[in-house]
Amino acid sequence: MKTIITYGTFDILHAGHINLLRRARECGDRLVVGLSSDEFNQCKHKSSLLNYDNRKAVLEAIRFVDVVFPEQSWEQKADDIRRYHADVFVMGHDWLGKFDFLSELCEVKYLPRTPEISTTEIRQSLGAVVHQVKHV
Ligand code: C2G
Repeated sequence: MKTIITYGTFDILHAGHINLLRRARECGDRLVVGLSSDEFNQCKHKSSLLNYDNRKAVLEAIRFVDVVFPEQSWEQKADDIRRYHADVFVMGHDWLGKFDFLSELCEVKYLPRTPEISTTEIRQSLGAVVHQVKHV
């Protein structure tokens, strides 16, 4: 059983997230996902539209995902890799090199991001629609 581990906020789940999760899952037999808590998102200077429980419910419904656990700090990854016996740590290319230090514990892979889609862009388009509606 080859276990893959990845992390993220996964707010307003979109095709970019799905592509990352599918390709991560294809690297092994089981995918465990560290989902950023609402408090940890503040440490990342991010606020998500959907709270942790909502994002968790959506992620657990994705067939590529086997386990979802809370990500509450930057420092927990080494312990998580040991706890889940992870063989491969996967992140999108926007994190290139940031987690190379984990290669002492398991294989570290950075996968290309899906271009032209992001939660930030979706939120901006939603904001524009709301603005238009308000000013009709
Ligand atoms: N992603 C992608 N293509 C996109 C958007 C996102 O491949 N168009 C990938 C990111 O590279 C990341 C994953 O989807 O690997 C989740 O992205 P975010 O929810 O934005 O996660 P982030 O806030 O970067 O959190 O400790 C690590 C952090 O928790 C990562």
